[in-house]
Amino acid sequence: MQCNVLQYLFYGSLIFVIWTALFFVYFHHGHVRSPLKKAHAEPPSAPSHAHQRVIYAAEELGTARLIAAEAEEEEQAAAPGKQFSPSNENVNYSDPELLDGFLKYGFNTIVSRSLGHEREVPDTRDKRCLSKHYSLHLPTASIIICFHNEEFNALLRTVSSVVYLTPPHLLEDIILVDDMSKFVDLKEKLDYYLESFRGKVKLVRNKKREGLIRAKMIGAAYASGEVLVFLDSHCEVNVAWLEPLLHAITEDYKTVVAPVIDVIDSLSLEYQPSPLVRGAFDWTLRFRWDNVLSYEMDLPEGPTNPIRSPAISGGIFAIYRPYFYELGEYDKDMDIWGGENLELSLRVWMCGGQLLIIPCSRVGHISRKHAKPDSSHEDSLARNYLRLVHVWLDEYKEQFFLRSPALRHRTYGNISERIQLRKQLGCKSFQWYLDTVFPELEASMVS
Ligand SMILES: *[C@@H]1O[C@H](CO)[C@@H](O)[C@H](O)[C@H]1NC(C)=O
Ligand SMILES: *[C@@H]1O[C@H](CO)[C@@H](O)[C@H](O)[C@H]1NC(C)=O
Ligand SMILES: [Mn+2]
Repeated sequence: MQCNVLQYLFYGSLIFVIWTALFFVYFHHGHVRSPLKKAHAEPPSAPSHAHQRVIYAAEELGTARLIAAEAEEEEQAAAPGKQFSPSNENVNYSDPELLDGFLKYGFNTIVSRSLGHEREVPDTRDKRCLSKHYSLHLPTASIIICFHNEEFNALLRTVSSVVYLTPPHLLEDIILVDDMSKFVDLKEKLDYYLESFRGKVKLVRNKKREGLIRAKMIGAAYASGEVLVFLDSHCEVNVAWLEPLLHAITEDYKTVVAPVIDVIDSLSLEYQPSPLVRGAFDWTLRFRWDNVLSYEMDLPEGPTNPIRSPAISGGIFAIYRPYFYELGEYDKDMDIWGGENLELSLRVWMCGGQLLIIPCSRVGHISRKHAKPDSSHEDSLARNYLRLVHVWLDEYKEQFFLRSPALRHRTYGNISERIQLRKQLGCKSFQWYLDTVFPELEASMVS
């Protein structure tokens, strides 16, 4: 008797659970556009966690304390005022799944999984952007996305947002470069899911870890679009994101352009608009975002006008493909990542090009929060910075060494090819760059 009751209870709750799950799947996937999602909807993970927005610092983390990604490529892409936001210090990391996700990927993977492979994000453009029209004869683009141990759903959202929000005639291909990821879901499972994009996506797998810088050069070598667009592997592009970038390049092919980088919060994965800013750096060569000079905003088109930017963040920008090669790609002897964005920025400005941020183009980026970078990466950073300092900073390299005296006698490899490149391109002096592009940096010198 008691046994029967238990049995009824058991089957009753089983049926209840199945119905709940079915309802959840139905409502969650009811509005999808993707053939991909319809074909293989994964069971959504515990929805009750999905909007957990809790509480309390992480004592038990010990040495693995989560910190803002100070030295990560993230800082280059995160928006001002957001990148060191303390909000994550209030997260209740005693949920082991949440903690594990942050340690492995730098963001809330519980929410990421519940969002799945695609979603809609709010249009964050200024209303004046809506009345802009772009030529139908824009150049085609190859989108290059390099990844290393990226979270599966975040990577797929990056790809599918590009596929759905880029006019097909402008999208030549998407090149994914797997820089020796270890995670098993990025192997056959990824191959399988990418097939639904019907040949638009090429996946290149590096045979050894190359680092982000060489991985980008590898991706570029596989591209066949007229413009190269580099994206991080945890982005979601916004409405009409590509057209304004391509348009600016057609006005002058020596223009390297970047969108405004909106913030996707690492805890809630909410998509939030960023203010208009320009890329800058200080004498330690750390990238940061700066307020836009008011005279740029006073122009007739105000907040839709391209913004001259002394530097670009590393991850997200577009460049005319022949110009990328004319300009000497990247310094292939730089390792992993870091400094290459400033090296490219100086090279563009000093050798006859310009860097613009295009306010009507918006791309969201997860501002990841990571455990402290390991010391082997600090070695690559130091080396990268030194290579840039010795090639581009002329007599101003002393300003760098005054802030980083420990680097004064470190080795940095052979830079003769890059010095040769600078001569060959007939580049201007760093003094010219300070006078013309970035006088605020000169003003912050110490003597
Ligand atoms: C954090 O979460 C755990 C389990 O999820 C819970 O037991 C604990 O009470 C929470 N801590 C606080 C301070 O809310
Ligand atoms: C540096 O590289 C150049 C060619 O790239 C070579 O000619 C030169 O000998 C190298 N210098 C040293 C010190 O190895
Ligand atoms: Mn990033």
